Amino acid sequence: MKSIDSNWFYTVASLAAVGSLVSCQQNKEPQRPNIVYIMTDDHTAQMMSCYDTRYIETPNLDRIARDGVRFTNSFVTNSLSGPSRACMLTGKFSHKNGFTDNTTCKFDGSQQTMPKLLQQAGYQTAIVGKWHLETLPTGFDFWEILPGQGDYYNPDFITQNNDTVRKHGYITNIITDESLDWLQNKRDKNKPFCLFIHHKAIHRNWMADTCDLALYEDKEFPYPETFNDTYEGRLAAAAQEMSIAKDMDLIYDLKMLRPDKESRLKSMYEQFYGRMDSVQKAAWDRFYDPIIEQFYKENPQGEDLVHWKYQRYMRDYAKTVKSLDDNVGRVLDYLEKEGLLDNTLVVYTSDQGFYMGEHGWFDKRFMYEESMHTPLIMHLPKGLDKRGDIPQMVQNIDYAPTFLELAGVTVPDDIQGESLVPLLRGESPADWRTSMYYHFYEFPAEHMVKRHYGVRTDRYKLIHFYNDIDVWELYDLKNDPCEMHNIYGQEGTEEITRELKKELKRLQIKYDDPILNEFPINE
Ligand code: SGN
Ligand code: CA
Repeated sequence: MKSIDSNWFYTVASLAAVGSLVSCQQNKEPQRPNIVYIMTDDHTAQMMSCYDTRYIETPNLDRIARDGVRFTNSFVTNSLSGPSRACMLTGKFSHKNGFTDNTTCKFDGSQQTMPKLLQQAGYQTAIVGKWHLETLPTGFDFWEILPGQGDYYNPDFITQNNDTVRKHGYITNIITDESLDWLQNKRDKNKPFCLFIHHKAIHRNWMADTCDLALYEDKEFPYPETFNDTYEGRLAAAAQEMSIAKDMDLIYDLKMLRPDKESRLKSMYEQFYGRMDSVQKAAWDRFYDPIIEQFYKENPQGEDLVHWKYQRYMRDYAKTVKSLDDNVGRVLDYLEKEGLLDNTLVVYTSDQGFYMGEHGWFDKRFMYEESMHTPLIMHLPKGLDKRGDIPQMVQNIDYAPTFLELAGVTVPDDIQGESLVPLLRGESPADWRTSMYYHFYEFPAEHMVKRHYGVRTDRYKLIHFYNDIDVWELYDLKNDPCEMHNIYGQEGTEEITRELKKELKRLQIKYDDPILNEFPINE
């Protein structure tokens, strides 16, 4: 598929497919589709009503899914922000793009990236919002990024001339305003565009817009069935520090600030709160003060405290999603009003999934389902006819080749992802991947999730935790979808273990992960 000849055919064929149905005025080249890629931070499918109706309503996201496609098996390759962004930009696994973890890496912006290739092919490229790759962006005609994680209120932005500018307001609105301003006033309207809208929300510590604070306060969120997991037979799961009961901070995460109370992360919360102006603070305090007063008066303990923490976590997260959903609606409305929607691919995804109390957790990192999954819904440009669910296994390394193919750019051989365009056309390629590779590196670090790599098929998952431990885990996702029973080494699993190790080794060789030399797999 990737030899020179077939690449040529592939490109011409895809241009023809996309171009044949788009407006092709005389003497003009076929209009190539625009791309709007919206990536939120830590937004998990459990908190999108197009995936899961248990918790909240997200009407604008549902609109994308309803009119377009919903991927039901969409995954990341390394469940963490910087690594996920680097995979998306390069179409390569972390060991190839060099950005393995948030704490020690700097993205090498001189390497080949999808935005650079789009730019070379005549696209206008832009990114607004969270970048999180330490070095400054390359390959963008316009960029305006948050320093590090950014702030919810009155955030700073690093602008293209390397100034830091503080903008007044709430982050999700501002990122959307800047994005729409680029679309309306700053781009070259004679060229197709690729715009990355990278939200900070709903990253920890889940601070909602003041106008949304009152939402979800009457809702009682039921515990997920694995909330009280005791991690039997799963050493790495037992060793993490991302438990709602033990690790979630009352002041920083749950906003119970009072001068006479201390907590480990209090000063960080004071910094965030301190950025608000007097009007924002007044609205914030009007909402949180009565909750704070009642909390310290009632002083819940034990199970009651855990229950209280869970409700507050879910409510804060849910109301922070509201602004995201509203702002996605603004983008869709703008594209529609400007007559751009018909020829624009709109992608909505997250940098990874997140735990909403499953296994008792918040955060991500693990190769377990909730954090390896990431939501992926798309509004398709004309010429791509698939609608509804796409069940094939896809990964975030697939976005780069997808966008390149849509733009009529030859996908370079060293890109490791697969173009999703055949799936978006409604095809079911017989040779689509039936297994996926995953590798997480950030240890020792916050939340203490151990290093691990593994393979997932539609039925099974095999994981090897390494570094300061040497532990294998095997799950049968059909009989144990919540991954509570590690069956590695159990009688009767010999054959499937052998097959999965063989597959894991094949993927490590295929993707050229040097970890194979450190831990050679003996089948
Ligand atoms: C921060 C958070 C962590 C989170 C990482 C990575 N701590 O360090 O809870 O896991 O970001 O998140 S905080 O105290 O600073 O909020 S990522 O999505 O950017 O990878
Ligand atoms: Ca994230």
